[in-house]
Amino acid sequence: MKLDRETSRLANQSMAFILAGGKGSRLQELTEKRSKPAMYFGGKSRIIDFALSNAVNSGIRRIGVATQYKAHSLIRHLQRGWSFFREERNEYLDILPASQRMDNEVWYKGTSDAIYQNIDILESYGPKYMVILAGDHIYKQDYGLMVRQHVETGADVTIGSIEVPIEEASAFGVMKVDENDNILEFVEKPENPPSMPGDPTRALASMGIYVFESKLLYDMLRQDADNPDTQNDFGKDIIPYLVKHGKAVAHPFSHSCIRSGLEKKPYWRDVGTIDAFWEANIDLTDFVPELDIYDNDWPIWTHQELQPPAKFIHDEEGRRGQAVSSMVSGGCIISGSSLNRCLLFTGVKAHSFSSMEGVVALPHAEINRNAELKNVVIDRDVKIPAGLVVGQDPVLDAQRFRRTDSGICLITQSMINKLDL
Ligand code: ADQ
Ligand code: ADP
Repeated sequence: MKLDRETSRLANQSMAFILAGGKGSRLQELTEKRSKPAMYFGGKSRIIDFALSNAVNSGIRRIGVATQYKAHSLIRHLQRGWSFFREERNEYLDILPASQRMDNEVWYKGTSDAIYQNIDILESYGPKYMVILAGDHIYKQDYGLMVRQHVETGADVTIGSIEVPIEEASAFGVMKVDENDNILEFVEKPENPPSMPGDPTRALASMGIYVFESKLLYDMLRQDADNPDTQNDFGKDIIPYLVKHGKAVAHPFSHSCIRSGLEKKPYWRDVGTIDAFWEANIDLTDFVPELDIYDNDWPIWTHQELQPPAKFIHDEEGRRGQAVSSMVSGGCIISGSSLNRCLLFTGVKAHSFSSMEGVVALPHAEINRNAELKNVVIDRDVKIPAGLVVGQDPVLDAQRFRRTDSGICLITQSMINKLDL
């Protein structure tokens, strides 16, 4: 992807600040040990790799990541996979854990506090623009184009925006804009969200990503910190204030999203529930997936374990180890087992006479002989016992595992340990 000179100049003057402290509790046991941004996605990546890769691919190589909740797995991933920045070129990835940097504070109180508590560090780095990102969405976007719009419109804040179905809009900040994308109204998670002009079925939602000129941002954060009624949140405090008292402009995602030839429409997903997580992963096995992660022009960088190639073998009776419409990562061994529409992360082992359909298996899961699994997510390192059948008896599945209303089962090792087999 070739960036034009002005856009790269602005990206070069920017710092990305990734909010990665969210709990992600709707992912249930999957986020018991790790934060949502550290959750696996797409066979090799973690969710945060998308925001990080977007920043790097956009030419932004100064990055701060604010962490707090169950941050160990996230920090380890960042240290292993994202340590290629070159200090001598003024590039860095700075991990900023909530850590009592200021008096009396243990946690970041909210999204804006996560930046406020680090203002002294950010000021010492001196970036001209701040691109504030959430670490928990799957999408490909050129943030340089968003900064460019911010500068050209002279906005105080520019907010990434996307159209969503009206029935989903209550989960977002929802806005009304004029014909020049100036934001006239902004309501955080409204019960009755306003629809788009002329289309009662859609609403314009905030993606939770913001561009500010750094100085104005610091002033706003200091002012907000002095407000006794603040909830220390961008969506609840800073953005509504600027919509009322300043110039807030929406940046349509479609103007800067990256799409390869395959993708029919802009792709942005919050994989915040087990259903959404399963579906977004399994969708990647489609003949023409909605998200292309094979696009060399916009690579999704990550840390990956050093592993030999995936191996498919006959068992001793000549039964084929085979996978169709599936993605199988390095280090997997499929031995006499058959897979359809599955996504296997690194180092998964599937043994003879087992069959799997619609299975998302996280790293180093092992599926023993004669297991039959349909529409499941298997957590990391889980050993599926021989002969286990999941996906055929909804009542039994719901007793044993976490089964969603749409019939997807999440299987963890502690659920397996409780089975009376
Ligand atoms: P929410 O979806 O509610 O709304 P929020 O919980 O504010 O998102 O989290 C935003 C990001 O900040 C996430 O990446 C999360 O991991 C992180 N985060 C949350 N609390 C944090 C903390 N204390 N410290 C560090 N990081 C933290 C927001 C906006 C809406 C918008 C949606 C889009 O408020 O207006 O529509 O995002 O998803
Ligand atoms: P199954 O239950 O399907 O018989 P096994 O664990 O016995 O599975 O493995 C079957 C075959 O898988 C082995 O004979 C070997 O070819 C291959 N295999 C297993 N482990 C490894 C390994 N670490 N490296 C390479 N191949 C392996």
